[in-house]
Amino acid sequence: MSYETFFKNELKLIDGNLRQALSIRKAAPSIIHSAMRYAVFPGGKRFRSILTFNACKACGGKFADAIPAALAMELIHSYSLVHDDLPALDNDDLRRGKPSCHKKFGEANAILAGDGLLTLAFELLADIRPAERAIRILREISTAAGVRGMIGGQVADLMASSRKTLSELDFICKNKTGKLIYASAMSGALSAGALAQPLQWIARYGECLGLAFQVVDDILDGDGYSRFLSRERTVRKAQKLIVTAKKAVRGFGAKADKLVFLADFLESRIPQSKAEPR
Ligand code: GRG
Repeated sequence: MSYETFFKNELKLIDGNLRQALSIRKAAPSIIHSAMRYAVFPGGKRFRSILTFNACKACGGKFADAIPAALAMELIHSYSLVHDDLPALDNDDLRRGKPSCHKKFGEANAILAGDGLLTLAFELLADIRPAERAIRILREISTAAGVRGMIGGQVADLMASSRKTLSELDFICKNKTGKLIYASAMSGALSAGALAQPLQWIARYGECLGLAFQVVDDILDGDGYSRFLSRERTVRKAQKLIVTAKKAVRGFGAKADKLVFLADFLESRIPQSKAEPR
Protein backbone atom coordinates (compact mmCIF):
# COMPACT_ATOMS: atom_id res chain seq x y z
CA MET A 1 0.00 0.00 0.00
CA SER A 2 1.27 3.50 -0.77
CA TYR A 3 2.35 5.90 1.97
CA GLU A 4 -0.49 8.33 1.08
CA THR A 5 -3.14 5.60 1.25
CA PHE A 6 -1.77 4.03 4.41
CA PHE A 7 -1.68 7.39 6.24
CA LYS A 8 -4.85 8.87 4.66
CA ASN A 9 -6.49 9.63 8.03
CA GLU A 10 -3.39 11.20 9.54
CA LEU A 11 -2.84 13.37 6.43
CA LYS A 12 -6.45 14.58 6.54
CA LEU A 13 -6.24 15.31 10.24
CA ILE A 14 -2.97 17.22 10.05
CA ASP A 15 -3.93 19.28 7.00
CA GLY A 16 -7.38 20.14 8.39
CA ASN A 17 -5.94 21.25 11.72
CA LEU A 18 -3.06 23.15 10.13
CA ARG A 19 -5.55 24.99 7.92
CA GLN A 20 -7.56 25.94 10.98
CA ALA A 21 -4.51 27.05 12.95
CA LEU A 22 -3.34 29.24 10.05
CA SER A 23 -6.70 30.63 9.01
CA ILE A 24 -6.59 34.09 10.57
CA ARG A 25 -7.88 35.49 7.29
CA LYS A 26 -8.89 38.98 8.38
CA ALA A 27 -5.97 39.54 10.74
CA ALA A 28 -3.62 42.30 9.71
CA PRO A 29 -1.08 42.39 8.24
CA SER A 30 -2.43 39.77 5.87
CA ILE A 31 0.90 39.27 4.08
CA ILE A 32 2.47 37.44 7.03
CA HIS A 33 -0.48 35.04 7.28
CA SER A 34 -0.32 34.43 3.54
CA ALA A 35 3.42 33.76 3.72
CA MET A 36 2.95 31.33 6.61
CA ARG A 37 0.21 29.44 4.78
CA TYR A 38 2.34 29.41 1.62
CA ALA A 39 5.15 27.73 3.56
CA VAL A 40 2.88 25.03 4.94
CA PHE A 41 0.59 24.27 1.92
CA PRO A 42 0.77 22.16 -0.07
CA GLY A 43 2.75 20.09 2.35
CA GLY A 44 5.42 17.51 1.84
CA LYS A 45 5.27 14.04 3.31
CA ARG A 46 4.10 15.27 6.73
CA PHE A 47 6.48 12.62 8.06
CA ARG A 48 7.01 14.26 11.46
CA SER A 49 3.34 14.77 12.31
CA ILE A 50 2.41 11.28 11.10
CA LEU A 51 5.12 10.02 13.44
CA THR A 52 3.73 12.05 16.35
CA PHE A 53 0.21 10.67 15.82
CA ASN A 54 1.40 7.08 15.66
CA ALA A 55 3.81 7.26 18.59
CA CYS A 56 0.81 8.50 20.58
CA LYS A 57 -1.34 5.59 19.30
CA ALA A 58 1.36 3.01 20.08
CA CYS A 59 1.42 4.32 23.65
CA GLY A 60 -2.32 3.89 24.06
CA GLY A 61 -3.48 7.42 23.17
CA LYS A 62 -5.85 8.67 20.49
CA PHE A 63 -4.90 10.78 17.46
CA ALA A 64 -6.89 13.66 18.99
CA ASP A 65 -4.56 13.68 22.02
CA ALA A 66 -1.59 14.36 19.75
CA ILE A 67 -3.01 17.18 17.60
CA PRO A 68 -1.16 20.09 19.27
CA ALA A 69 2.18 18.24 19.20
CA ALA A 70 1.68 17.06 15.61
CA LEU A 71 0.83 20.61 14.51
CA ALA A 72 3.83 21.98 16.35
CA MET A 73 6.21 19.53 14.69
CA GLU A 74 4.91 20.36 11.22
CA LEU A 75 5.03 24.13 11.88
CA ILE A 76 8.59 23.96 13.19
CA HIS A 77 9.66 21.79 10.26
CA SER A 78 8.09 24.30 7.82
CA TYR A 79 9.86 27.20 9.53
CA SER A 80 13.19 25.38 9.28
CA LEU A 81 12.71 24.91 5.54
CA VAL A 82 11.78 28.58 4.99
CA HIS A 83 14.88 29.74 6.85
CA ASP A 84 17.09 27.08 5.33
CA ASP A 85 16.17 28.31 1.83
CA LEU A 86 17.18 31.92 2.59
CA PRO A 87 20.11 33.50 0.70
CA ALA A 88 22.18 33.55 3.92
CA LEU A 89 21.81 29.78 4.26
CA ASP A 90 21.17 27.42 1.33
CA ASN A 91 19.93 30.11 -1.06
CA ASP A 92 17.35 27.88 -2.73
CA ASP A 93 14.91 29.36 -5.22
CA LEU A 94 12.60 26.37 -5.15
CA ARG A 95 10.91 24.36 -2.42
CA ARG A 96 8.50 21.50 -3.09
CA GLY A 97 8.42 22.45 -6.75
CA LYS A 98 7.39 26.09 -6.31
CA PRO A 99 9.27 29.34 -5.58
CA SER A 100 10.68 29.31 -2.05
CA CYS A 101 9.01 31.59 0.49
CA HIS A 102 11.55 34.44 0.13
CA LYS A 103 11.29 34.31 -3.67
CA LYS A 104 7.53 34.77 -3.41
CA PHE A 105 7.25 37.17 -0.45
CA GLY A 106 10.70 38.75 -0.14
CA GLU A 107 13.45 38.01 2.32
CA ALA A 108 12.17 40.04 5.26
CA ASN A 109 8.70 38.50 5.10
CA ALA A 110 10.16 35.00 4.79
CA ILE A 111 12.32 35.49 7.89
CA LEU A 112 9.28 36.77 9.77
CA ALA A 113 7.01 34.01 8.43
CA GLY A 114 9.52 31.48 9.76
CA ASP A 115 9.50 33.25 13.12
CA GLY A 116 5.69 33.29 13.04
CA LEU A 117 5.50 29.53 12.38
CA LEU A 118 7.97 28.74 15.14
CA THR A 119 6.22 30.85 17.75
CA LEU A 120 2.75 29.62 16.72
CA ALA A 121 3.95 26.09 17.44
CA PHE A 122 4.65 27.01 21.06
CA GLU A 123 1.37 28.93 21.38
CA LEU A 124 -0.51 25.73 20.43
CA LEU A 125 1.54 23.54 22.76
CA ALA A 126 0.73 25.82 25.70
CA ASP A 127 -2.93 24.70 25.47
CA ILE A 128 -2.13 21.02 26.20
CA ARG A 129 -3.68 19.76 29.41
CA PRO A 130 -2.83 18.69 32.04
CA ALA A 131 -0.36 21.56 32.34
CA GLU A 132 2.42 19.23 33.57
CA ARG A 133 2.11 17.34 30.28
CA ALA A 134 2.32 20.61 28.33
CA ILE A 135 5.51 21.57 30.16
CA ARG A 136 7.11 18.19 29.49
CA ILE A 137 6.25 18.38 25.79
CA LEU A 138 7.35 22.02 25.53
CA ARG A 139 10.71 21.10 27.03
CA GLU A 140 11.20 18.16 24.66
CA ILE A 141 10.32 20.12 21.53
CA SER A 142 12.12 23.35 22.40
CA THR A 143 15.30 21.44 23.24
CA ALA A 144 15.14 19.55 19.94
CA ALA A 145 14.50 22.68 17.88
CA GLY A 146 17.09 24.83 19.66
CA VAL A 147 20.85 25.04 20.09
CA ARG A 148 20.98 21.54 21.62
CA GLY A 149 19.22 20.23 18.55
CA MET A 150 18.34 21.52 15.09
CA ILE A 151 19.92 24.99 15.40
CA GLY A 152 23.09 23.53 16.97
CA GLY A 153 23.35 21.01 14.13
CA GLN A 154 22.80 23.67 11.49
CA VAL A 155 25.50 25.92 12.99
CA ALA A 156 27.93 22.98 13.24
CA ASP A 157 27.22 22.30 9.56
CA LEU A 158 27.93 25.93 8.63
CA MET A 159 31.17 25.96 10.66
CA ALA A 160 32.49 22.63 9.45
CA SER A 161 35.16 22.56 6.80
CA SER A 162 34.64 20.59 3.62
CA ARG A 163 36.99 18.00 5.16
CA LYS A 164 34.84 17.18 8.17
CA THR A 165 35.34 13.92 10.04
CA LEU A 166 32.73 11.17 10.24
CA SER A 167 32.08 12.00 13.89
CA GLU A 168 31.48 15.67 12.97
CA LEU A 169 29.05 14.54 10.29
CA ASP A 170 27.27 12.29 12.83
CA PHE A 171 26.92 15.25 15.21
CA ILE A 172 25.52 17.46 12.46
CA CYS A 173 22.97 14.93 11.22
CA LYS A 174 21.85 13.71 14.64
CA ASN A 175 21.14 17.32 15.63
CA LYS A 176 20.10 19.11 12.46
CA THR A 177 17.66 16.46 11.24
CA GLY A 178 17.54 13.73 13.86
CA LYS A 179 16.46 15.72 16.89
CA LEU A 180 13.25 17.04 15.33
CA ILE A 181 12.26 13.53 14.30
CA TYR A 182 13.16 12.25 17.76
CA ALA A 183 11.00 14.98 19.33
CA SER A 184 8.13 14.14 16.96
CA ALA A 185 8.11 10.61 18.34
CA MET A 186 8.64 11.65 21.96
CA SER A 187 5.98 14.37 21.91
CA GLY A 188 3.49 11.83 20.52
CA ALA A 189 4.29 9.39 23.32
CA LEU A 190 4.08 12.14 25.93
CA SER A 191 0.73 13.26 24.49
CA ALA A 192 -0.57 9.79 25.37
CA GLY A 193 0.78 10.15 28.93
CA ALA A 194 3.34 7.37 28.32
CA LEU A 195 5.40 6.20 31.28
CA ALA A 196 9.07 5.20 31.55
CA GLN A 197 9.21 1.91 29.62
CA PRO A 198 7.24 2.92 26.51
CA LEU A 199 9.02 6.27 26.53
CA GLN A 200 12.35 4.45 26.44
CA TRP A 201 11.22 2.36 23.45
CA ILE A 202 10.00 5.44 21.61
CA ALA A 203 13.19 7.35 22.44
CA ARG A 204 15.38 4.63 20.91
CA TYR A 205 13.08 4.34 17.89
CA GLY A 206 13.04 8.13 17.34
CA GLU A 207 16.79 8.44 17.69
CA CYS A 208 17.49 5.72 15.09
CA LEU A 209 14.74 6.83 12.72
CA GLY A 210 15.96 10.44 12.87
CA LEU A 211 19.48 9.59 11.78
CA ALA A 212 18.23 7.03 9.23
CA PHE A 213 16.09 9.79 7.68
CA GLN A 214 19.18 11.90 6.97
CA VAL A 215 21.26 8.97 5.73
CA VAL A 216 18.51 8.06 3.24
CA ASP A 217 18.21 11.73 2.22
CA ASP A 218 21.96 11.77 1.61
CA ILE A 219 21.73 8.65 -0.57
CA LEU A 220 19.00 10.38 -2.60
CA ASP A 221 20.98 13.63 -2.88
CA GLY A 222 24.43 12.05 -3.28
CA ASP A 223 25.47 14.28 -0.40
CA GLY A 224 26.64 14.02 3.25
CA TYR A 225 27.27 10.37 4.13
CA SER A 226 27.35 9.43 0.45
CA ARG A 227 30.45 11.58 0.03
CA PHE A 228 32.10 9.90 3.01
CA LEU A 229 31.27 6.25 2.68
CA SER A 230 30.91 3.92 -0.26
CA ARG A 231 27.34 3.48 -1.53
CA GLU A 232 27.27 0.00 -0.02
CA ARG A 233 28.33 1.23 3.43
CA THR A 234 25.93 4.17 3.35
CA VAL A 235 23.01 1.89 2.46
CA ARG A 236 24.09 -0.56 5.17
CA LYS A 237 24.22 2.26 7.73
CA ALA A 238 20.66 3.31 6.87
CA GLN A 239 19.39 -0.28 6.96
CA LYS A 240 21.04 -0.98 10.30
CA LEU A 241 19.43 2.09 11.86
CA ILE A 242 16.04 1.11 10.44
CA VAL A 243 16.32 -2.43 11.82
CA THR A 244 17.31 -1.07 15.25
CA ALA A 245 14.38 1.39 15.18
CA LYS A 246 11.93 -1.41 14.44
CA LYS A 247 13.40 -3.65 17.17
CA ALA A 248 13.04 -0.84 19.69
CA VAL A 249 9.24 -0.82 19.35
CA ARG A 250 8.72 -4.60 19.30
CA GLY A 251 7.38 -4.47 22.85
CA PHE A 252 4.28 -2.58 21.64
CA GLY A 253 3.24 -5.52 19.45
CA ALA A 254 0.63 -4.72 16.78
CA LYS A 255 0.11 -1.24 18.28
CA ALA A 256 3.40 -0.22 16.64
CA ASP A 257 2.51 -1.48 13.14
CA LYS A 258 2.35 2.04 11.75
CA LEU A 259 5.71 2.94 13.32
CA VAL A 260 7.15 -0.12 11.60
CA PHE A 261 5.54 0.99 8.32
CA LEU A 262 7.18 4.44 8.67
CA ALA A 263 10.58 2.81 9.18
CA ASP A 264 10.00 0.51 6.18
CA PHE A 265 8.92 3.54 4.15
CA LEU A 266 12.36 5.10 4.74
CA GLU A 267 14.02 1.92 3.53
CA SER A 268 11.79 1.86 0.45
CA ARG A 269 13.11 5.30 -0.53
CA ILE A 270 16.63 3.92 -1.00
CA PRO A 271 17.13 3.53 -4.76
CA GLN A 272 18.13 0.04 -5.93
CA SER A 273 21.14 1.41 -7.76
CA LYS A 274 23.10 4.63 -7.57
CA ALA A 275 20.51 7.38 -8.10
CA GLU A 276 20.99 10.56 -10.09
CA PRO A 277 21.13 13.27 -7.41
CA ARG A 278 17.69 14.99 -7.02
C1 GRG B 1 17.26 30.32 12.13
C2 GRG B 1 18.21 31.59 10.10
C3 GRG B 1 17.85 30.31 10.78
C4 GRG B 1 18.05 29.15 10.11
C5 GRG B 1 17.72 27.86 10.62
C6 GRG B 1 16.63 25.45 11.14
C7 GRG B 1 17.46 25.59 9.96
C8 GRG B 1 17.92 26.91 9.55
C9 GRG B 1 17.74 24.58 9.20
C10 GRG B 1 17.23 23.24 9.50
C11 GRG B 1 18.02 22.22 8.89
C12 GRG B 1 17.32 21.48 7.82
C13 GRG B 1 16.36 22.16 6.89
C14 GRG B 1 17.63 20.20 7.71
C15 GRG B 1 17.17 19.34 6.62
C16 GRG B 1 16.23 18.31 7.07
C17 GRG B 1 15.53 17.67 5.92
C18 GRG B 1 16.12 16.44 5.35
C19 GRG B 1 14.41 18.23 5.43
C20 GRG B 1 13.51 17.64 4.41
O1 GRG B 1 12.46 17.03 5.11
P1 GRG B 1 11.30 16.23 4.38
O2 GRG B 1 11.91 15.30 3.37
O3 GRG B 1 10.53 17.40 3.60
O4 GRG B 1 10.43 15.64 5.41
P2 GRG B 1 8.99 17.48 3.19
O5 GRG B 1 8.98 18.41 2.01
O6 GRG B 1 8.50 16.09 2.84
O7 GRG B 1 8.26 18.05 4.35
